Amino acid sequence: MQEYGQNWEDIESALQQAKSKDISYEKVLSSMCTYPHPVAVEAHRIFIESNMGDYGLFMGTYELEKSVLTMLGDLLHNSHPYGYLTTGGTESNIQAVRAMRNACTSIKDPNIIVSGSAHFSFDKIADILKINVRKARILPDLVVDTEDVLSLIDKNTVGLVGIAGSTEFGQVDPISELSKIAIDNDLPLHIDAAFGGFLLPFLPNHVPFDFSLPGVTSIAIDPHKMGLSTIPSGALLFREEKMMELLKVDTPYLTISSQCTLTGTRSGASVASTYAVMKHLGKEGYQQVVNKCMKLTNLLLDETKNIGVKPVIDPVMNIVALSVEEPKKIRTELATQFGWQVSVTKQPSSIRLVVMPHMTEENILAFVRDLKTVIQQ
Ligand code: 0PR
Repeated sequence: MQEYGQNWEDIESALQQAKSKDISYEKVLSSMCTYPHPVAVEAHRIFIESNMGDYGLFMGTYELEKSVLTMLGDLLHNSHPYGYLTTGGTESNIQAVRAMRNACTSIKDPNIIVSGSAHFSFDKIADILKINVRKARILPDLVVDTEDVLSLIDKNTVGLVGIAGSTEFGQVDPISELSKIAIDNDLPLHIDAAFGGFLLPFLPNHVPFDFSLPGVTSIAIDPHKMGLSTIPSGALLFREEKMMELLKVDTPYLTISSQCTLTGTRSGASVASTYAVMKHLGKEGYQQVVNKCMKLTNLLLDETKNIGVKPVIDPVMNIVALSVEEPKKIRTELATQFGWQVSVTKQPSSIRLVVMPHMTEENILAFVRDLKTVIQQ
């Protein structure tokens, strides 16, 4: 750090220079994040100093958080959810599994059974919480094999996890079946809907994945993905207060006597931005966002079919995995020749495209033209 402070103009120019090296979202097909809604940005700005880690000082923000939880509960069929706004899916998943583990302190070598399509946050969970994360087999349509889930349950199992919108393929596990297994085996069931939570409720004829299923005990849903809020905005919802209380830690010198959250200091700006965008869009607004993404997804599918490229599965949501030869090479060529950012999947190997709200029809058509060029080279 230099000895004396710089003036704003110099700092701003350094910031602009750094910003010019960042990729803007227009050609990004690899991200689950997007431009936050302007209303979210403005709310974030207004509440920039708010700290939910000591919400006794910020009771107004605390009330906004309660409203957000009520709105999320309504979206996920729970009129009285317990929970809080997290930094994202990783924190929500850590906390859900921590609660499962804390509910069974007598089990010395606990395990959880997760869908084989689970996000890598569950590898972090295994490491941090010292819990065995057993990954259940995935069927050819990339949903978890519930027979395998059943066979992996033993006396040390403390919970189950299903995915409603897998990171790589956007697939949804058979959550109703997992719900039955959870009830039959008296186990909690956490649903990772970090991506799918703001999308599935707006798809016609979607399968049930939320608190409408009696076995579901907690859900992760991320406003900073399809919710169009600012980063960091995640949410963790519990069906029962007693599950959330398993996370309680005494905080003697704060304005509040205990915390169930993972972080101490916590952004009230994220709370305000999520509140603002959810109020501003309403269900109708999110419906339009999802309609747009799905329309562009279908356009992408039609256009890629025209150039002889097929999807790995029929997409359930706005994530398309395309079977191509040498996906890694295609990814590199798309980036170096045309500036497109796509990602690759492991098993099955493919290029993966997330059609977020920043995509346009024009850009989808341009992408497919460039993909054709790269494939024919
Ligand atoms: N659960 C699911 C199903 C997810 O897809 C993700 C993230 C998480 C949990 C973890 O969420 P946080 O990253 O908010 O903790 N999925 C994306 C991924 O890891 C996140 C992402 C977003 C990646 C933007 C790249 C990117 O540009 O692939």
